[in-house]
Amino acid sequence: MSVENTLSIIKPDAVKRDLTGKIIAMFEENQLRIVAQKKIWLSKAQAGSFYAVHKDRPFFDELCEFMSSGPIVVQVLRGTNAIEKNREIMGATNPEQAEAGTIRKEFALSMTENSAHGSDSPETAREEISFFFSGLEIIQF
Ligand code: IDP
Ligand code: MG
Repeated sequence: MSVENTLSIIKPDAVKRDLTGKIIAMFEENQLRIVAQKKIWLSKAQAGSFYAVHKDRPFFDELCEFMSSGPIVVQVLRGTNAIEKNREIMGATNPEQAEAGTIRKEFALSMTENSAHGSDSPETAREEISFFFSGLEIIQF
């Protein structure tokens, strides 16, 4: 168990429905602290660049359309086992398979519009954090 940073995104479907505060509270209640945060609106090309790993998947175009359909909140969460803990709090990708009390079970609209993103490994956390934030923008303590 080590203290980690992970990238979290509150996706357009959730920002649009004013669920930002409720979702942030779920992280804070689970000992994940926000050490960087901003609200931005990605272009479709920028969304494609963030999700480049999925570029050959059938849902890629729909995913990029959705992720550029409105503002998102990008944030760095820090805490013990933050990467895995964030994914537990989010729940399964498919909201129908997500556990009760998770972000996706409570708030997601569909498999694509599933309210939250979280890095899935230490390597992707590092890459995804540096996609959105410079070192200066991340609280170090
Ligand atoms: P994750 O967000 O749980 O890590 P990934 O497999 O990395 O899931 O997929 C990235 C995002 O692409 C998902 O969060 C979801 O928004 C979308 N997505 C994944 N699989 C599908 C699918 O089968 N149909 C539609 N959208 C999907
Ligand atoms: Mg993923």
